[in-house]
Amino acid sequence: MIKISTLAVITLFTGISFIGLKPAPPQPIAPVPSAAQAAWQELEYYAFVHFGMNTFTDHEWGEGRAHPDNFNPTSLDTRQWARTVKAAGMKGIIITAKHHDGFCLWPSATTEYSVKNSSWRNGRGDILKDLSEACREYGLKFGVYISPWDRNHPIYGKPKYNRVYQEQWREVLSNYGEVFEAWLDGANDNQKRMVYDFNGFFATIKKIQPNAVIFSDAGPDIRWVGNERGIAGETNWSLRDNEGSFPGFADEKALNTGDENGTSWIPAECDVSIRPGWFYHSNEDGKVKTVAQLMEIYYKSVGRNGNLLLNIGVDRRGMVNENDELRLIEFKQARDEAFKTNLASGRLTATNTRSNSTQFSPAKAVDSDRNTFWATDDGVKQASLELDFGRETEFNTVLIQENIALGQRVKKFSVEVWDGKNWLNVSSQTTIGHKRIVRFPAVKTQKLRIAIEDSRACPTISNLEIYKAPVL
Ligand code: FUL
Repeated sequence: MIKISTLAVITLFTGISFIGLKPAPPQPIAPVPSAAQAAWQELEYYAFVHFGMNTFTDHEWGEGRAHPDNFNPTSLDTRQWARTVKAAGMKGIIITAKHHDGFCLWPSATTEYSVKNSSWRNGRGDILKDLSEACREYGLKFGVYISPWDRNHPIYGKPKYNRVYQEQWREVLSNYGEVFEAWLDGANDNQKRMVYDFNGFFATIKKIQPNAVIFSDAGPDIRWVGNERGIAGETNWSLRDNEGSFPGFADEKALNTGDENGTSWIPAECDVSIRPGWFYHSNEDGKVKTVAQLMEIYYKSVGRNGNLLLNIGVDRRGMVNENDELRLIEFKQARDEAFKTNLASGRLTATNTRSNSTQFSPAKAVDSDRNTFWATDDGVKQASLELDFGRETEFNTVLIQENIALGQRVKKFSVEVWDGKNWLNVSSQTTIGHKRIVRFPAVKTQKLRIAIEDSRACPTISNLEIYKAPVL
Protein backbone atom coordinates (compact mmCIF):
# COMPACT_ATOMS: atom_id res chain seq x y z
CA MET A 1 0.00 0.00 0.00
CA ILE A 2 1.32 3.49 -0.91
CA LYS A 3 1.74 5.64 2.11
CA ILE A 4 0.21 9.15 2.32
CA SER A 5 3.68 10.69 2.39
CA THR A 6 4.55 8.94 -0.88
CA LEU A 7 1.39 10.38 -2.43
CA ALA A 8 2.40 13.82 -1.21
CA VAL A 9 5.79 13.45 -2.90
CA ILE A 10 4.17 12.32 -6.15
CA THR A 11 1.79 15.28 -5.91
CA LEU A 12 4.68 17.63 -5.49
CA PHE A 13 6.56 16.37 -8.54
CA THR A 14 3.72 15.67 -10.94
CA GLY A 15 1.20 18.28 -9.93
CA ILE A 16 -1.38 15.48 -9.65
CA SER A 17 -3.39 15.52 -6.46
CA PHE A 18 -4.89 12.20 -5.44
CA ILE A 19 -8.17 13.61 -4.24
CA GLY A 20 -10.31 12.68 -7.23
CA LEU A 21 -7.11 12.64 -9.33
CA LYS A 22 -7.32 16.37 -9.85
CA PRO A 23 -4.14 18.19 -10.82
CA ALA A 24 -3.00 20.78 -8.31
CA PRO A 25 -3.90 24.34 -9.34
CA PRO A 26 -1.11 26.90 -9.69
CA GLN A 27 0.00 28.49 -6.44
CA PRO A 28 -0.92 32.18 -6.14
CA ILE A 29 1.92 34.58 -6.81
CA ALA A 30 1.93 37.52 -4.39
CA PRO A 31 0.54 40.11 -4.19
CA VAL A 32 -3.05 39.06 -4.86
CA PRO A 33 -6.30 41.07 -4.65
CA SER A 34 -8.40 41.11 -1.48
CA ALA A 35 -12.00 39.94 -1.88
CA ALA A 36 -13.13 43.60 -1.95
CA GLN A 37 -10.56 44.48 -4.63
CA ALA A 38 -11.53 41.46 -6.74
CA ALA A 39 -15.22 42.40 -6.53
CA TRP A 40 -14.37 46.03 -7.37
CA GLN A 41 -12.45 44.95 -10.49
CA GLU A 42 -15.50 43.15 -11.84
CA LEU A 43 -17.48 46.44 -11.81
CA GLU A 44 -15.27 47.85 -14.60
CA TYR A 45 -17.39 50.93 -15.33
CA TYR A 46 -19.28 53.28 -12.99
CA ALA A 47 -20.19 56.93 -12.63
CA PHE A 48 -18.66 59.85 -10.84
CA VAL A 49 -21.14 62.63 -10.09
CA HIS A 50 -19.80 66.12 -9.41
CA PHE A 51 -22.59 68.14 -7.86
CA GLY A 52 -22.47 70.82 -5.18
CA MET A 53 -22.05 74.52 -4.60
CA ASN A 54 -19.89 74.83 -7.73
CA THR A 55 -22.87 73.71 -9.84
CA PHE A 56 -24.67 76.91 -8.82
CA THR A 57 -21.74 79.33 -8.86
CA ASP A 58 -20.31 78.05 -12.15
CA HIS A 59 -16.97 77.19 -10.58
CA GLU A 60 -14.64 74.21 -10.68
CA TRP A 61 -12.84 75.06 -7.46
CA GLY A 62 -15.08 77.14 -5.20
CA GLU A 63 -13.46 79.08 -2.41
CA GLY A 64 -15.97 78.14 0.24
CA ARG A 65 -17.50 81.60 0.54
CA ALA A 66 -20.76 81.26 -1.39
CA HIS A 67 -23.80 81.40 0.90
CA PRO A 68 -25.54 78.02 1.46
CA ASP A 69 -28.71 79.47 -0.09
CA ASN A 70 -26.98 79.38 -3.46
CA PHE A 71 -27.32 75.61 -3.37
CA ASN A 72 -30.81 75.33 -4.78
CA PRO A 73 -31.63 72.50 -7.20
CA THR A 74 -35.03 73.26 -8.68
CA SER A 75 -36.13 69.70 -9.39
CA LEU A 76 -33.64 67.34 -7.82
CA ASP A 77 -34.26 63.78 -9.01
CA THR A 78 -31.65 61.28 -7.85
CA ARG A 79 -33.82 58.46 -9.24
CA GLN A 80 -33.32 59.99 -12.69
CA TRP A 81 -29.54 59.85 -12.07
CA ALA A 82 -29.77 56.20 -11.06
CA ARG A 83 -32.10 55.32 -13.95
CA THR A 84 -29.72 56.95 -16.43
CA VAL A 85 -26.63 55.35 -14.97
CA LYS A 86 -28.28 51.93 -14.95
CA ALA A 87 -29.44 52.28 -18.56
CA ALA A 88 -25.90 53.34 -19.49
CA GLY A 89 -24.57 50.01 -18.24
CA MET A 90 -22.66 51.54 -15.33
CA LYS A 91 -22.49 49.67 -12.06
CA GLY A 92 -22.59 52.45 -9.46
CA ILE A 93 -22.30 56.12 -8.55
CA ILE A 94 -19.62 57.95 -6.56
CA ILE A 95 -20.90 61.35 -5.39
CA THR A 96 -18.86 64.42 -4.39
CA ALA A 97 -20.33 64.65 -0.89
CA LYS A 98 -17.89 67.49 -0.13
CA HIS A 99 -15.65 69.17 -2.71
CA HIS A 100 -12.75 71.53 -1.96
CA ASP A 101 -15.16 74.40 -1.12
CA GLY A 102 -16.17 72.47 1.99
CA PHE A 103 -19.94 72.49 1.32
CA CYS A 104 -21.45 69.22 2.55
CA LEU A 105 -24.33 67.64 0.65
CA TRP A 106 -25.49 66.00 3.86
CA PRO A 107 -26.41 67.75 7.14
CA SER A 108 -23.06 67.19 8.82
CA ALA A 109 -22.57 68.04 12.48
CA THR A 110 -18.93 68.91 11.73
CA THR A 111 -19.59 72.21 9.95
CA GLU A 112 -22.13 74.97 9.42
CA TYR A 113 -21.40 74.86 5.70
CA SER A 114 -23.90 72.32 4.45
CA VAL A 115 -27.41 71.69 3.13
CA LYS A 116 -28.74 72.12 6.68
CA ASN A 117 -28.14 75.88 6.45
CA SER A 118 -29.56 76.23 2.97
CA SER A 119 -33.11 77.34 2.30
CA TRP A 120 -33.33 74.41 -0.14
CA ARG A 121 -35.98 72.12 1.39
CA ASN A 122 -35.91 74.40 4.44
CA GLY A 123 -32.58 72.96 5.50
CA ARG A 124 -33.98 69.45 5.69
CA GLY A 125 -32.56 68.17 2.40
CA ASP A 126 -29.95 65.41 2.26
CA ILE A 127 -28.50 64.45 -1.13
CA LEU A 128 -26.73 61.37 0.28
CA LYS A 129 -29.96 59.99 1.68
CA ASP A 130 -31.84 60.48 -1.60
CA LEU A 131 -29.01 59.14 -3.74
CA SER A 132 -28.19 56.10 -1.60
CA GLU A 133 -31.88 55.13 -1.69
CA ALA A 134 -32.06 55.60 -5.46
CA CYS A 135 -28.93 53.47 -5.93
CA ARG A 136 -30.43 50.69 -3.82
CA GLU A 137 -33.66 50.84 -5.82
CA TYR A 138 -31.80 50.49 -9.12
CA GLY A 139 -29.31 47.88 -7.91
CA LEU A 140 -26.33 50.24 -8.14
CA LYS A 141 -23.32 50.52 -5.87
CA PHE A 142 -23.06 53.71 -3.86
CA GLY A 143 -19.70 55.43 -3.34
CA VAL A 144 -18.57 58.65 -1.69
CA TYR A 145 -15.96 61.32 -2.43
CA ILE A 146 -14.97 63.65 0.41
CA SER A 147 -12.22 66.17 -0.29
CA PRO A 148 -9.59 66.34 2.46
CA TRP A 149 -8.84 69.90 1.32
CA ASP A 150 -11.51 72.19 2.77
CA ARG A 151 -11.51 75.87 1.85
CA ASN A 152 -14.28 76.76 4.27
CA HIS A 153 -13.67 74.96 7.52
CA PRO A 154 -12.34 77.38 10.16
CA ILE A 155 -9.80 74.95 11.57
CA TYR A 156 -8.48 73.64 8.26
CA GLY A 157 -4.67 73.71 8.42
CA LYS A 158 -4.56 72.83 12.13
CA PRO A 159 -3.96 69.26 13.34
CA LYS A 160 -7.45 69.23 14.88
CA TYR A 161 -8.98 69.37 11.40
CA ASN A 162 -7.94 65.73 11.01
CA ARG A 163 -10.62 64.83 13.56
CA VAL A 164 -13.20 66.87 11.61
CA TYR A 165 -12.40 65.09 8.37
CA GLN A 166 -12.36 61.69 10.06
CA GLU A 167 -15.75 62.45 11.62
CA GLN A 168 -17.13 63.38 8.19
CA TRP A 169 -16.19 59.92 6.96
CA ARG A 170 -17.74 58.40 10.07
CA GLU A 171 -21.02 60.20 9.39
CA VAL A 172 -21.34 59.28 5.71
CA LEU A 173 -20.21 55.69 6.21
CA SER A 174 -22.56 55.09 9.14
CA ASN A 175 -25.82 56.54 7.88
CA TYR A 176 -26.41 55.62 4.26
CA GLY A 177 -26.02 51.86 3.98
CA GLU A 178 -23.28 50.04 2.14
CA VAL A 179 -20.57 52.12 0.49
CA PHE A 180 -18.41 50.36 -2.12
CA GLU A 181 -15.69 52.97 -2.55
CA ALA A 182 -14.29 55.83 -0.46
CA TRP A 183 -12.61 58.43 -2.68
CA LEU A 184 -9.91 60.68 -1.20
CA ASP A 185 -8.88 63.51 -3.47
CA GLY A 186 -5.21 64.45 -3.59
CA ALA A 187 -5.69 68.15 -4.45
CA ASN A 188 -4.40 70.38 -1.67
CA ASP A 189 -3.81 73.91 -0.46
CA ASN A 190 -0.06 74.11 -0.22
CA GLN A 191 -0.11 77.42 1.64
CA LYS A 192 -1.82 76.03 4.72
CA ARG A 193 0.49 73.03 4.92
CA MET A 194 -2.09 70.76 6.43
CA VAL A 195 -0.47 67.53 7.62
CA TYR A 196 -3.09 64.87 7.08
CA ASP A 197 -3.48 61.81 9.25
CA PHE A 198 -4.10 59.47 6.34
CA ASN A 199 -3.54 56.33 8.35
CA GLY A 200 -6.19 57.48 10.82
CA PHE A 201 -8.65 58.17 7.97
CA PHE A 202 -8.02 54.78 6.38
CA ALA A 203 -8.47 52.99 9.71
CA THR A 204 -11.79 54.75 10.34
CA ILE A 205 -13.08 53.88 6.87
CA LYS A 206 -12.05 50.22 7.18
CA LYS A 207 -13.54 49.93 10.63
CA ILE A 208 -16.98 51.15 9.58
CA GLN A 209 -17.14 49.70 6.07
CA PRO A 210 -14.66 46.80 5.88
CA ASN A 211 -15.86 45.87 2.39
CA ALA A 212 -15.30 49.32 0.91
CA VAL A 213 -12.20 49.94 -1.19
CA ILE A 214 -10.23 53.13 -0.50
CA PHE A 215 -9.08 55.21 -3.45
CA SER A 216 -6.33 57.84 -3.42
CA ASP A 217 -3.20 58.71 -5.41
CA ALA A 218 -1.48 56.11 -3.30
CA GLY A 219 -4.13 53.51 -2.53
CA PRO A 220 -4.22 51.68 -0.16
CA ASP A 221 -6.76 49.70 -2.22
CA ILE A 222 -7.17 51.54 -5.52
CA ARG A 223 -4.74 53.95 -7.13
CA TRP A 224 -5.22 56.96 -9.38
CA VAL A 225 -4.13 56.22 -12.95
CA GLY A 226 -1.99 59.37 -13.03
CA ASN A 227 -4.05 61.52 -15.41
CA GLU A 228 -7.59 62.89 -15.67
CA ARG A 229 -8.02 61.70 -19.25
CA GLY A 230 -9.10 58.23 -18.23
CA ILE A 231 -6.14 56.52 -19.87
CA ALA A 232 -4.14 53.66 -18.38
CA GLY A 233 -0.66 52.71 -19.54
CA GLU A 234 -0.37 50.08 -22.27
CA THR A 235 1.62 48.26 -19.66
CA ASN A 236 -0.54 48.29 -16.57
CA TRP A 237 0.36 46.23 -13.53
CA SER A 238 -2.11 46.11 -10.65
CA LEU A 239 1.03 45.84 -8.54
CA ARG A 240 2.62 48.80 -6.86
CA ASP A 241 5.43 49.46 -4.48
CA ASN A 242 3.71 51.87 -2.15
CA GLU A 243 6.62 52.48 0.15
CA GLY A 244 6.88 56.18 0.96
CA SER A 245 4.00 57.34 -1.24
CA PHE A 246 0.92 59.09 0.08
CA PRO A 247 -2.08 60.96 -1.33
CA GLY A 248 -1.35 64.35 -2.86
CA PHE A 249 2.16 63.51 -4.05
CA ALA A 250 1.61 61.56 -7.21
CA ASP A 251 4.29 60.04 -9.39
CA GLU A 252 2.07 60.21 -12.44
CA LYS A 253 4.22 58.06 -14.69
CA ALA A 254 4.56 55.26 -12.15
CA LEU A 255 0.84 55.40 -11.32
CA ASN A 256 0.04 55.01 -15.01
CA THR A 257 1.84 51.71 -15.44
CA GLY A 258 2.02 50.17 -11.98
CA ASP A 259 5.11 48.24 -11.06
CA GLU A 260 5.97 44.68 -12.06
CA ASN A 261 7.89 44.21 -8.81
CA GLY A 262 5.33 45.98 -6.64
CA THR A 263 4.70 44.39 -3.27
CA SER A 264 1.06 45.53 -2.89
CA TRP A 265 -2.02 44.88 -5.01
CA ILE A 266 -3.25 48.40 -5.95
CA PRO A 267 -5.10 48.40 -9.28
CA ALA A 268 -5.74 51.57 -11.30
CA GLU A 269 -8.94 53.56 -11.61
CA CYS A 270 -9.25 55.84 -14.65
CA ASP A 271 -11.25 59.00 -13.93
CA VAL A 272 -12.36 61.35 -16.68
CA SER A 273 -15.27 63.70 -17.24
CA ILE A 274 -17.79 63.38 -20.06
CA ARG A 275 -17.35 67.16 -20.56
CA PRO A 276 -14.28 69.39 -20.21
CA GLY A 277 -15.17 70.35 -16.60
CA TRP A 278 -16.02 68.13 -13.65
CA PHE A 279 -18.97 70.30 -12.58
CA TYR A 280 -21.90 71.30 -14.79
CA HIS A 281 -21.50 74.51 -16.79
CA SER A 282 -24.22 75.41 -19.30
CA ASN A 283 -21.59 76.75 -21.70
CA GLU A 284 -20.30 73.17 -22.05
CA ASP A 285 -23.65 71.76 -23.19
CA GLY A 286 -22.21 71.41 -26.69
CA LYS A 287 -18.95 69.89 -25.46
CA VAL A 288 -20.04 66.44 -24.39
CA LYS A 289 -17.47 63.89 -25.56
CA THR A 290 -18.38 62.00 -28.72
CA VAL A 291 -19.10 58.28 -28.82
CA ALA A 292 -15.81 57.77 -30.67
CA GLN A 293 -13.92 59.59 -27.90
CA LEU A 294 -15.69 57.59 -25.20
CA MET A 295 -14.98 54.30 -26.98
CA GLU A 296 -11.33 55.24 -27.24
CA ILE A 297 -11.30 55.94 -23.49
CA TYR A 298 -13.05 52.61 -22.82
CA TYR A 299 -10.46 50.67 -24.81
CA LYS A 300 -7.66 52.51 -23.01
CA SER A 301 -9.08 52.09 -19.51
CA VAL A 302 -11.14 48.92 -19.14
CA GLY A 303 -9.25 47.51 -22.13
CA ARG A 304 -5.97 48.11 -20.29
CA ASN A 305 -6.68 46.52 -16.94
CA GLY A 306 -8.23 49.61 -15.33
CA ASN A 307 -11.69 50.51 -14.10
CA LEU A 308 -13.41 53.46 -15.78
CA LEU A 309 -14.91 56.17 -13.55
CA LEU A 310 -16.78 58.42 -15.98
CA ASN A 311 -17.92 61.73 -14.53
CA ILE A 312 -21.26 63.44 -15.06
CA GLY A 313 -21.77 66.99 -13.82
CA VAL A 314 -25.39 67.00 -12.69
CA ASP A 315 -27.07 70.29 -13.69
CA ARG A 316 -28.76 73.05 -11.68
CA ARG A 317 -32.11 71.35 -11.79
CA GLY A 318 -30.47 68.43 -10.01
CA MET A 319 -30.74 66.17 -13.05
CA VAL A 320 -28.41 64.49 -15.51
CA ASN A 321 -28.56 66.86 -18.46
CA GLU A 322 -30.26 65.54 -21.64
CA ASN A 323 -27.09 65.94 -23.70
CA ASP A 324 -25.06 63.74 -21.34
CA GLU A 325 -27.89 61.24 -20.95
CA LEU A 326 -28.20 60.75 -24.70
CA ARG A 327 -24.44 60.31 -25.11
CA LEU A 328 -24.24 57.80 -22.25
CA ILE A 329 -26.88 55.67 -23.94
CA GLU A 330 -25.21 55.96 -27.35
CA PHE A 331 -21.94 54.91 -25.75
CA LYS A 332 -23.66 51.87 -24.24
CA GLN A 333 -25.07 50.96 -27.67
CA ALA A 334 -21.62 51.32 -29.25
CA ARG A 335 -20.13 48.92 -26.68
CA ASP A 336 -22.96 46.45 -27.18
CA GLU A 337 -22.37 46.61 -30.93
CA ALA A 338 -18.58 46.18 -30.62
CA PHE A 339 -18.91 43.13 -28.37
CA LYS A 340 -22.01 41.58 -29.94
CA THR A 341 -20.70 38.46 -31.63
CA ASN A 342 -17.89 36.57 -29.98
CA LEU A 343 -16.07 34.64 -32.72
CA ALA A 344 -13.91 32.57 -30.36
CA SER A 345 -15.02 29.08 -31.28
CA GLY A 346 -13.31 26.25 -33.05
CA ARG A 347 -10.53 23.80 -32.20
CA LEU A 348 -8.29 24.93 -29.38
CA THR A 349 -4.83 23.59 -28.67
CA ALA A 350 -1.89 24.71 -26.57
CA THR A 351 1.83 24.05 -26.52
CA ASN A 352 1.53 23.18 -22.84
CA THR A 353 -1.41 22.28 -20.61
CA ARG A 354 -1.03 21.89 -16.90
CA SER A 355 -0.66 18.18 -16.02
CA ASN A 356 -2.21 17.50 -19.44
CA SER A 357 -5.48 17.81 -17.62
CA THR A 358 -8.83 18.85 -19.06
CA GLN A 359 -9.24 20.94 -15.92
CA PHE A 360 -6.68 23.44 -17.25
CA SER A 361 -7.17 22.86 -20.96
CA PRO A 362 -7.28 25.74 -23.48
CA ALA A 363 -11.04 25.15 -23.81
CA LYS A 364 -11.37 26.67 -20.33
CA ALA A 365 -10.46 30.04 -21.82
CA VAL A 366 -13.58 30.07 -23.99
CA ASP A 367 -16.11 28.32 -21.74
CA SER A 368 -17.77 31.57 -20.55
CA ASP A 369 -16.81 30.70 -16.97
CA ARG A 370 -14.47 33.30 -15.48
CA ASN A 371 -13.46 30.92 -12.71
CA THR A 372 -11.97 28.31 -15.00
CA PHE A 373 -8.77 28.91 -16.91
CA TRP A 374 -6.10 27.49 -19.18
CA ALA A 375 -2.82 27.08 -17.27
CA THR A 376 0.58 25.64 -18.01
CA ASP A 377 2.84 23.55 -15.83
CA ASP A 378 4.80 25.32 -13.14
CA GLY A 379 7.88 26.98 -14.56
CA VAL A 380 6.48 27.12 -18.11
CA LYS A 381 6.43 30.84 -18.83
CA GLN A 382 6.32 30.68 -22.60
CA ALA A 383 3.40 28.95 -24.23
CA SER A 384 0.85 29.54 -26.90
CA LEU A 385 -2.79 28.98 -27.36
CA GLU A 386 -4.00 28.26 -30.86
CA LEU A 387 -7.53 28.60 -32.16
CA ASP A 388 -8.50 27.02 -35.47
CA PHE A 389 -11.82 28.58 -36.48
CA GLY A 390 -12.37 25.86 -39.10
CA ARG A 391 -12.95 28.54 -41.75
CA GLU A 392 -11.71 31.97 -42.74
CA THR A 393 -12.78 34.42 -40.07
CA GLU A 394 -12.45 38.18 -40.03
CA PHE A 395 -11.76 40.12 -36.82
CA ASN A 396 -9.95 43.17 -35.44
CA THR A 397 -10.25 42.80 -31.67
CA VAL A 398 -8.99 40.28 -29.12
CA LEU A 399 -10.16 40.43 -25.50
CA ILE A 400 -8.12 38.44 -23.03
CA GLN A 401 -8.30 37.99 -19.25
CA GLU A 402 -6.11 36.46 -16.56
CA ASN A 403 -7.37 34.75 -13.45
CA ILE A 404 -6.16 37.56 -11.19
CA ALA A 405 -7.19 35.78 -7.99
CA LEU A 406 -3.88 33.93 -8.44
CA GLY A 407 -1.95 37.15 -9.12
CA GLN A 408 -1.15 39.11 -12.26
CA ARG A 409 1.37 37.16 -14.32
CA VAL A 410 1.77 37.83 -18.03
CA LYS A 411 4.59 40.24 -18.92
CA LYS A 412 4.67 39.93 -22.69
CA PHE A 413 2.45 38.37 -25.35
CA SER A 414 1.64 38.57 -29.04
CA VAL A 415 -1.40 38.09 -31.20
CA GLU A 416 -0.53 36.15 -34.36
CA VAL A 417 -2.51 34.96 -37.36
CA TRP A 418 -1.87 32.19 -39.90
CA ASP A 419 -1.51 33.30 -43.52
CA GLY A 420 -1.47 29.73 -44.90
CA LYS A 421 2.30 29.40 -44.60
CA ASN A 422 3.50 31.43 -41.64
CA TRP A 423 2.40 33.01 -38.43
CA LEU A 424 2.16 36.77 -38.82
CA ASN A 425 2.39 39.07 -35.84
CA VAL A 426 -0.54 41.49 -35.67
CA SER A 427 0.16 42.94 -32.23
CA SER A 428 2.88 42.74 -29.56
CA GLN A 429 1.75 43.57 -26.06
CA THR A 430 2.90 43.44 -22.46
CA THR A 431 0.48 43.03 -19.52
CA ILE A 432 -3.01 41.48 -19.45
CA GLY A 433 -4.40 41.53 -15.89
CA HIS A 434 -8.16 41.54 -15.34
CA LYS A 435 -8.85 42.53 -18.96
CA ARG A 436 -6.84 43.49 -22.01
CA ILE A 437 -8.52 44.47 -25.26
CA VAL A 438 -6.15 44.46 -28.22
CA ARG A 439 -7.18 46.20 -31.45
CA PHE A 440 -5.54 45.95 -34.86
CA PRO A 441 -6.49 46.42 -38.53
CA ALA A 442 -9.00 43.71 -39.53
CA VAL A 443 -7.47 40.37 -40.56
CA LYS A 444 -9.04 37.38 -42.30
CA THR A 445 -7.57 34.08 -41.26
CA GLN A 446 -8.39 30.52 -40.31
CA LYS A 447 -6.11 30.39 -37.29
CA LEU A 448 -5.22 32.69 -34.41
CA ARG A 449 -2.45 32.25 -31.89
CA ILE A 450 -1.91 33.96 -28.55
CA ALA A 451 1.79 33.57 -27.88
CA ILE A 452 2.77 34.22 -24.29
CA GLU A 453 6.41 35.19 -24.36
CA ASP A 454 7.11 35.96 -20.73
CA SER A 455 5.29 35.67 -17.46
CA ARG A 456 6.04 36.04 -13.73
CA ALA A 457 4.80 32.48 -13.25
CA CYS A 458 2.84 29.95 -15.30
CA PRO A 459 0.07 31.86 -17.12
CA THR A 460 -3.59 31.44 -16.13
CA ILE A 461 -5.86 32.62 -18.95
CA SER A 462 -9.49 32.66 -17.94
CA ASN A 463 -11.08 34.22 -20.97
CA LEU A 464 -10.51 34.83 -24.66
CA GLU A 465 -13.01 36.62 -26.90
CA ILE A 466 -12.67 37.71 -30.51
CA TYR A 467 -14.67 40.39 -32.31
CA LYS A 468 -15.09 42.25 -35.54
CA ALA A 469 -15.89 45.62 -33.98
CA PRO A 470 -16.97 48.67 -35.97
CA VAL A 471 -14.10 51.12 -36.39
CA LEU A 472 -15.17 54.54 -35.15
C1 FUL B 1 -9.28 66.64 -8.64
C2 FUL B 1 -10.11 67.84 -8.18
O1 FUL B 1 -9.30 68.96 -7.92
C3 FUL B 1 -11.11 68.10 -9.27
O2 FUL B 1 -11.91 69.24 -9.00
C4 FUL B 1 -11.98 66.88 -9.43
O3 FUL B 1 -12.76 66.67 -8.28
C5 FUL B 1 -11.11 65.65 -9.72
C6 FUL B 1 -11.87 64.36 -9.79
O4 FUL B 1 -10.11 65.51 -8.74
O5 FUL B 1 -8.22 66.40 -7.82
